[in-house]
Amino acid sequence: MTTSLNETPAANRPKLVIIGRRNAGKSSFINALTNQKIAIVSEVPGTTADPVYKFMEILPIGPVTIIDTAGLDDKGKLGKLRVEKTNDVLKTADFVFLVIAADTGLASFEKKMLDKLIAEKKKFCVIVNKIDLANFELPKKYKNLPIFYVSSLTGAGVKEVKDNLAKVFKPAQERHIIADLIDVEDIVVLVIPIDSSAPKGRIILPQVQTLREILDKNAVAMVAQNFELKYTIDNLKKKPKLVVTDSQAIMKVVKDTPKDINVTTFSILFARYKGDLEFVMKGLERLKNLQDNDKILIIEACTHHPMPEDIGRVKIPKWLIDFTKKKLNFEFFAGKEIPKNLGDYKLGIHCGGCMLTPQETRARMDIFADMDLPIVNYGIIISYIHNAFPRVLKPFPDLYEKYKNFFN
Ligand SMILES: Nc1nc2c(ncn2[C@@H]2O[C@H](COP(=O)(O)OP(=O)(O)OP(=O)(O)O)[C@@H](O)[C@H]2O)c(=O)[nH]1
Ligand SMILES: [Mg+2]
Repeated sequence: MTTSLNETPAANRPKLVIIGRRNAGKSSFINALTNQKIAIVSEVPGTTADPVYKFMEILPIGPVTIIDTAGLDDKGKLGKLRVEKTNDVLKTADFVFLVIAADTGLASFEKKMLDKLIAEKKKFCVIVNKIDLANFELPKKYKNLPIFYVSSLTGAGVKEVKDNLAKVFKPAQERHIIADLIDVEDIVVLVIPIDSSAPKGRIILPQVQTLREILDKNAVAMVAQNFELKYTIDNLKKKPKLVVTDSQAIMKVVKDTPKDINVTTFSILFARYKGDLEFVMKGLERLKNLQDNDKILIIEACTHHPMPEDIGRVKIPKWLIDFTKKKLNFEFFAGKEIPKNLGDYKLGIHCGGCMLTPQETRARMDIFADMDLPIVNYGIIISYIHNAFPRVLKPFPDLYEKYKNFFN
């Protein structure tokens, strides 16, 4: 899945996931909803093997990603793998369409799915498909659920789904990266080092998103590299409200920013935005009791070519060994699905996950929580190792009070 520069980044688009048993008409429904032939349809059960992603604009919700999946009743060895994949996608869903075919109706499989969605408090609606073939009504027990009757073949009822989707799917309450920390006309200094790890000719997505929120707030952003920070602050007539830095420059930034000006990092802003800041901060506790030969898993959400001074593969392992004075073993994993056998590891260190939606991030964190494996992220461990905590929490008074003694 690629995003052009003009599109809303995938990390900002709610994910709407279509599930149901094989042949229920999931792929037909996504095609009807988007008015495009994006997923293959056939009478052979098990046609869709891998999730199919489609960007779409649904007014007034805005841009979303719609995902077609393999049937959840698939069998056999490959079928089981497909079901696993569908379940993984389901965990990251912001909204679910459960497709039930009117002619096969509500068997125990569908009841189980419904009860699971209700128990997990997922936002979802029921799509009864193939109404051209049979009449069908949901049992009374489910009467209060949002339900749409459609034929993906004739197109009947599909418009109602589009027109009413915004009513049943209200995107999560608005989260802020920085907007709630600043006021109109405040000055924010962003520290963005341009070194060999910076992408050519541009700045990275979290920096762009932060800039955009500052502008939306009618505040002012100044952007400087780490060695120009002191010069920048010295030349401002007004004290900046906040300095936000790339975590890798935290040492210099903490040193060069006067004590009465708040400092934080992009990592902290984004962990807070995605809802996992406290969880990854608690992971830092594990650093106090690492032992020789402990295994540490470094996880990146995207695959990229490791660079000579790679942050995940080189710098963090080196800093961590220096910091703990222990012989530690590092293993690396990059990709969409996190390995499920995490029992061997003492600590996970995750990248910033700038391409992950908040729900995707939480689904990943749940895996670690389920395994009782402490997890931190790149930026947070870098700030911790370089003694920038609790200062970097100062802009968030509640968190600062709660955690100020945790870092002694
Ligand atoms: N009559 C009728 N047939 C439909 C309707 N929707 C889908 N079908 C047919 O049902 C069959 C299965 O449709 P798909 O869209 O491939 O179903 P799916 O749920 O994606 O199936 P898998 O990918 O195999 O899990 C195809 O032969 C479709 O033409 C409908 O509303 N009415
Ligand atoms: Mg399909």
